[in-house]
Amino acid sequence: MKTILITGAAGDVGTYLRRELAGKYALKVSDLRPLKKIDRAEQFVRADISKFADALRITKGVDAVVHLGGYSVEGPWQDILSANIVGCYNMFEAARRNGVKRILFPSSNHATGFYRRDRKIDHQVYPRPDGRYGVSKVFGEALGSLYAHKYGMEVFCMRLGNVGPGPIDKRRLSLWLSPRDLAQLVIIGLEHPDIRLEIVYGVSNNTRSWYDNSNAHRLGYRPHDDSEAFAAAVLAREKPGDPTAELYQGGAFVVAEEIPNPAPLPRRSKSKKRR
Ligand code: 15L
Repeated sequence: MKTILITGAAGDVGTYLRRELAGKYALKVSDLRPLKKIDRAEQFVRADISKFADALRITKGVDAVVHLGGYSVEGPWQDILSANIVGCYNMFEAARRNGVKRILFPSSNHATGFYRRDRKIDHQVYPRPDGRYGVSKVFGEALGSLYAHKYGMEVFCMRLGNVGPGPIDKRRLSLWLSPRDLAQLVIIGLEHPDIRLEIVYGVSNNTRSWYDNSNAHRLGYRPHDDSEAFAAAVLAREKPGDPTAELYQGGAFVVAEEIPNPAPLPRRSKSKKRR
């Protein structure tokens, strides 16, 4: 059985994934925070990945890394810098030094959040991050590209939507990812024999998807779930949001601010198709 390191194991995505992968892999799970529940088959290693020595310690002796650790929403630059820029670099470099070839990097829909909702995008579009968090995800993808092409590592970047038992609002109808579809995608990332650098969208088979996920399909991804089953209930409780946020795929992340913004985004009319 392969040993897989999952960083950020205490987070929501980590918790869903551990449940789905239990019994299929030997799981070494790590986080800065203690885990609420540790399965008897899991090995927990506490680590602060912004410290290189910790990253080196936890990547020893594993077959692959699913690097979920880091700051998972828009936030203060110092936090994003240490968790997602320094931490991500430490993980790639530590994996390389320990001879771990394969890394799964959960990028985010916020790497491309400044694409408008009237546009369908594929894995080849130029990134348009919608905040500093989105920038950190583009950085992770770029680092993956460097380590794939320079050091021959195998890097699978998943631009994740929102993982959970169901879509929580209208925006998430377009980017929901069910836990079992997440697991299917991760298993492709871990097992596919021919990965150098791949970028895929981590979304279910949603009728309202903003993504052309043909690259994931090419690699064998056949998602089971479609958010449409929840659409009527979700739309019935939806409240009108910020009109600028509603124009873009990134939603509220697009207008979220951690610093004073001297030049707020222009409120473009919905009819104008500017890309
Ligand atoms: C993300 O990248 C976040 O990690 C997650 O917490 C959600 O906010 C998700 O995007 C989203 O866009 O819904």
